[in-house]
Amino acid sequence: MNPMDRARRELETLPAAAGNGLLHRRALLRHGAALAGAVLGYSVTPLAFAQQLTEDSWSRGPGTVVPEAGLRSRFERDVVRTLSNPKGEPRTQHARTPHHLVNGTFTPNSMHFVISHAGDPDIDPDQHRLLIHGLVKQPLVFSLDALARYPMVSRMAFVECGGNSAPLFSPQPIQATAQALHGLVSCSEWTGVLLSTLLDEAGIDPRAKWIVAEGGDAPHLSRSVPLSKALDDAMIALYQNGERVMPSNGYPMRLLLPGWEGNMNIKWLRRIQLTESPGMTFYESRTYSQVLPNGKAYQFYFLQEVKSFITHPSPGLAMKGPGFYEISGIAYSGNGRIAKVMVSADGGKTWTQAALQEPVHSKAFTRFRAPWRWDGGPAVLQSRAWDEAGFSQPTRAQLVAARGQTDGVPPVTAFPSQHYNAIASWSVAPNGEVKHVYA
Ligand SMILES: Nc1nc2c(c(=O)[nH]1)N[C@H]1C(S)=C(S)[C@@H](COP(=O)(O)O)O[C@H]1N2
Ligand SMILES: [Mo]
Repeated sequence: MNPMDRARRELETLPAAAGNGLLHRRALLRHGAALAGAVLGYSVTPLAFAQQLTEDSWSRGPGTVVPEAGLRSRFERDVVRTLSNPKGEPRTQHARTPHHLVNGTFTPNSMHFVISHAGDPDIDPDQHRLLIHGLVKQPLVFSLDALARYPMVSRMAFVECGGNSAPLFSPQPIQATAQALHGLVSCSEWTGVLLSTLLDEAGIDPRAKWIVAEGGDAPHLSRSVPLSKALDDAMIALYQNGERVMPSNGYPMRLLLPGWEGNMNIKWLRRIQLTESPGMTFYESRTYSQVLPNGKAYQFYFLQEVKSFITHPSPGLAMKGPGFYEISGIAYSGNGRIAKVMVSADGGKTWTQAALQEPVHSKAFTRFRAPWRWDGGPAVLQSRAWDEAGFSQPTRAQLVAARGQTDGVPPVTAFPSQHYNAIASWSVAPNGEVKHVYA
């Protein structure tokens, strides 16, 4: 039997781990080559192979000049963020990460999502200062040069807007890409000075229970953060994936609160005041408080809870015929590490455990993968993540019962839009089309 046929035979006989063709996660390791062989299923004659190696124009002469700062291939120009306010009108600007067009576990800096309530300030790093004052023994002011002399740390961390995935509060599934639905979360390696190091130096007055952090952009976005978080893993981030923090992400410095709601991660950070109680600032008492169906305010919901979604396949990426596919996506939790991700291909009737890409970092993206033998019939793909604290994603029905959805519950000014972390579903049709569904 030739190797291709053997590979195909092997794939066909692999036992299913769950309904609708999901295979055991270890099949990727044990049968990877067989799977690939069976998917691609083409072989080349020696003559065609030789032509392939010599004929292309780019192989015949010198290439172009290497740029000082690298740019993506010109063939990848469609891999861009989508902008909600491309003319920069005086309102919030959103830029969404194209999760269906990137891969791996951290987000390239040019693709990191952005929310800027009044555009990106053009800050001169030599003039920028960070002030720490309030309930401290000794108020301190730091230039960028001064901060650079403190001990630094690097860590992976996701940042997620509390409003990410808000379209899923709509009563009918909105047809859009993973970028449009879930694009307000990204993950980077951040490097900077732990806030605890600076607070130690300033000397914390025992009355201090909160910090109020303020940005240097025109709205001076300010949020109150419990002192315990400030002393735990909060960081003054100076570098993002090895280069200076991007202008849109807070250049020259931002507050990083690993695992906590995006808007508390104050960008263009210029001031930290230690206080006895929260500041009840404009953004935290208005924009980031909302009324629940039971009439109570949903406020100070710091943590981004455990969540996952499938990026490949996903809407906009059509499937090309039955056979082997790898289902892959990202999972993360503000509580710590991802413990487990389960994947279903039959709308949640049966599940199998996905493989997690090592290393699994705390409060960072973890990519999961599950091998799938698609028989060409209708399927509904879902992922459900568990974190090391034991929490898991609710179903959409459970989440909506607690928080409401956008059409119903009065008052109409209080539509839910924050902290959607329920299981998301993609349907696959026999023609290969992938759609967003509620299952
Ligand atoms: N100073 C300031 N900080 C800010 C914002 C802002 O507009 N101004 N936007 C906030 C919001 S709503 C979110 S979700 C995160 C987004 O971080 P990113 O733009 O780096 O992805 O930054 C937060 N920090
Ligand atoms: Mo946000």
